[in-house]
Amino acid sequence: MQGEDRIKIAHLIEKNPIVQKVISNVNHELVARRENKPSVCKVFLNEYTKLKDTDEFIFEIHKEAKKSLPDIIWNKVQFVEGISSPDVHFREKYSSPRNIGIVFSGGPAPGGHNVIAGLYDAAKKANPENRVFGFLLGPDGIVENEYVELTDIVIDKYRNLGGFGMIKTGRAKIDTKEKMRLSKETCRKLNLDALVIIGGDDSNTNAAFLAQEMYKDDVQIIGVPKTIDGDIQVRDSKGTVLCAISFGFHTAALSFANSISNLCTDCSSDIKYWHICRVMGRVASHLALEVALQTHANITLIGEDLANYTDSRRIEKAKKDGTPDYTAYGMTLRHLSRVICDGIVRRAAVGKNYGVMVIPEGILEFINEIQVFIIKLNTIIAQYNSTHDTDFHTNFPILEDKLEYLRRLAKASREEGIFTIWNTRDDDLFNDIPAFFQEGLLMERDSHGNFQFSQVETDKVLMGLVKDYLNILKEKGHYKTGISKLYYGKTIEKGKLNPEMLGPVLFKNYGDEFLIMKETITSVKTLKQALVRDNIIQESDKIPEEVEKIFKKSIPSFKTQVHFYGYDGRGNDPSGFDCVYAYNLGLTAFSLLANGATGQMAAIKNLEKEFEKWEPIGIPIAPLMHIEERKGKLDLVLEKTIVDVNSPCFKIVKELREKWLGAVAGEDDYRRPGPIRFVGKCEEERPLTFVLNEIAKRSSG
Ligand code: FBP
Repeated sequence: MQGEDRIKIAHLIEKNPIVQKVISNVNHELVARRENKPSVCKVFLNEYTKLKDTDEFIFEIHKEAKKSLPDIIWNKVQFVEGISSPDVHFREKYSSPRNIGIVFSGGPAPGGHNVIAGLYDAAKKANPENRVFGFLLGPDGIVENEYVELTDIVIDKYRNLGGFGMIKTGRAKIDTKEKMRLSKETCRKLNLDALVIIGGDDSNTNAAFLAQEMYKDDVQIIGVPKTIDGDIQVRDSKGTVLCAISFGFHTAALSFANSISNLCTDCSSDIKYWHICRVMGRVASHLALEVALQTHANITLIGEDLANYTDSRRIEKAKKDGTPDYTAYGMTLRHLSRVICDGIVRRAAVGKNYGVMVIPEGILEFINEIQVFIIKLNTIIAQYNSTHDTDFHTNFPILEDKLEYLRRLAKASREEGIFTIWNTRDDDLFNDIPAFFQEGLLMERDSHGNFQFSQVETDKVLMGLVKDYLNILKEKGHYKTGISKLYYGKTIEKGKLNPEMLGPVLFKNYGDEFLIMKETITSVKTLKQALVRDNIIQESDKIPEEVEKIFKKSIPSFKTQVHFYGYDGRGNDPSGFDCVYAYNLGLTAFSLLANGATGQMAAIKNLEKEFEKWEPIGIPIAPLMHIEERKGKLDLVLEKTIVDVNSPCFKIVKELREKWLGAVAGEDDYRRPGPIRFVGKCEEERPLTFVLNEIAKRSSG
C-alpha cells in the first residue's frame, strides 16, 4: 500500500466509529457473556453456608488409600446448607480474612473461569479483605511461586468465557519431595489458608496428596472436577450418583456435535465422502456417546463396547475342543475394521457411498492387542528410566533407535534366556504395524504417566485396515453401489434396450428398489462375459453404452475426509449449563473451605435433574482412589469412570445403531443440535446422556 492510500486506511481505522465497531475485538456476544450473572443454587442465596456431614453415602476404601491418606480417608460427604442467622462465633470464623490460592491443572475445559469467578465472588462477599491468588501455568506456578492476585477487573474480563486464559494451565505433577517442599514454602510465603485445584482425575489425585501433606500445616485443599472427557463421575458403593459429570463436558460435546452435524448435512448434499471424525476423550468414550445422541452420525464407535465384545463362534468352538480360547474375548483391530466395513458396504448397497463416522480418540485402549503393547511399552520405558541417568526418549530420539532397543530386548529373551517383557512375538507383531503408529505407541507419556492418545492418528490406523478390506470385498464382488431401479430403467430405455430383459442378467436382486450388480460382474470383461452368456450381445459386439454406464455406477469408491475434534471444543465459550454449573462449583469450593473442609471435592448433586434440585456438596477424594498402572508401576489414583455399557443411555444408542446407520433407501436420520447456546431453553441445555439415564431411572420407579 502506498502513501496516500495508507493514510486513508489509517484514518478509517482510527477515526471512523463504524469501522472501529466492526473491527473491535469486543463484540455484542462478548459483552453479553461478561455481563451475564449465572443463576445460583438456593443455598447460596443465604448470607452464610455451613456443612452437614452425612453417613448416607458409603465408599469401598482401598487399603493403600487408608495407608497413604490417613488424615483425610474418613472424610464424609458434606451437604452445603444455607444459614441465615448464625451465632457470632460462626460469623467471625466464616468471615475471617483468608488468603486463597487457585490453580488450573490439565487441559482446558469450558467453564473454568466461572469456577474462579464463583470462588472470588463468594470470598469477597464473605469478607472484602479476602484475597484470591491465581497460580500461573498450572501446578508449576505453585512450585515456583508464580501467581497474580485476582481483582474485579481481571475476574470481570473473563466471566462466562471459555479457555483458561486468565491464569493459564499446565500438566505438571507435584510428585517429588522437592516439589512438595517448594509448594509448602509457597503456601507459607503467601500465608495461604486454602488452595483450590481445578482439575481432572490426576489433578484431584494430586489434591488428595497435597491435602494429606499439608494437613498439619492447616492449609486446606479443595478439588474441583474439571475435564471435557467427562470421566470424573462419582457414585457411592450403592450406585447413587454424587457427581454426574465434570464441567466442560457439555460444551465440548455440543461443540463437536454441532460441527459433526454440519458434516452430516454436507455429506448428504455432495454425496461423495465419508467424514471420519476422531473426537477427544483420552480413554473413556463419553464424548463420542453424547455426540452420537446429538447428531445420529451413521457409525459411532464406543471403546467400552468393544472391550465388552465376545466372539460367540470362537467360544462355542473352544467349548467343543475343551480348551479355552482367550482370543474370543475383546475385539481386535482387524475385527473392528470388518465391523466398520460391514456398515460401509451396506450403505453403499442402497446408493449411499457417504456417511459420517465418529471414532473416540481413546478407542485403542479398548483393543486387546494395542492395550498389551501400551502396558508393555510403559513398563519398558519406566524400567529404562529408573536404571539409566538419561531418559529413554533422550537416549533414543528417533524411531529406529527405539526399535533397535526393542529388538535387543527380544534377542536377549530369545538367545540368552533372560526374561524380558518384550519377546520375539511382540517384536514381530510390532514390526507389522505402520511406522507412524509405532512412533505413536512409543511416544513420551505425560507427567502423570498417561498414554497421550491425542497424539496418535487412530483414525489413520483404522482407516488403513478398512480401505484394505474394502478392496478385498470389491475384488470379490461383495462391495457394490446399489443402483436405484428407477434410474436404471430410465437409463436403459434411453438406449432403446429392454430393462426387464437385462435386469436379471445384471443384478442379483432385480425387482428391489436398489439393484446390486451380480458378484461375478467385477470388470468390463466380466460384464461382457455375462451379456454374451445370456445372449444379450454377441462376442463381437460392443457393450451398449448405457449398460456400461450402469456398471460404472455400481463400482463404489470410499473417499474420506478426516477431522479431529478436540482442541476446538475445549476452547469453546461455555454453554449455559457449564456457565451455571462451574459458577456454582466455585461457590461450593468457598463454602467448603470457609467451613474448614480439606481433601474434599466440590460437586453438585442432582446435576442430571432440573436446576431447582441441584445440591452443592463436598465429596471426600481419598475414598475414591484405587490402584492403577502408571509409568510401569502401580500408583494410587482417582478412579476414572468409563462408559457404562449397561446404562440406559448406552443401550438406547445401541438399539438405534441400525436406524442411524441408515442402510436403507431414503433419508438419513441426522439430528441437528445447533450451535452452543448461552441462554434460553432447548433440548440440548444439558447432556442428553444424563437426560436419558434420568428418564429411564424415573420410569423404572
Ligand atoms: P484433562 O483430562 O486434563 O482435562 O485433558 C483432557 C484432554 O483434553 C483429552 O481429551 C486429551 O486426550 C488430552 O487432554 C490432550 O492433551 P494435550 O492438551 O496435552 O494435548
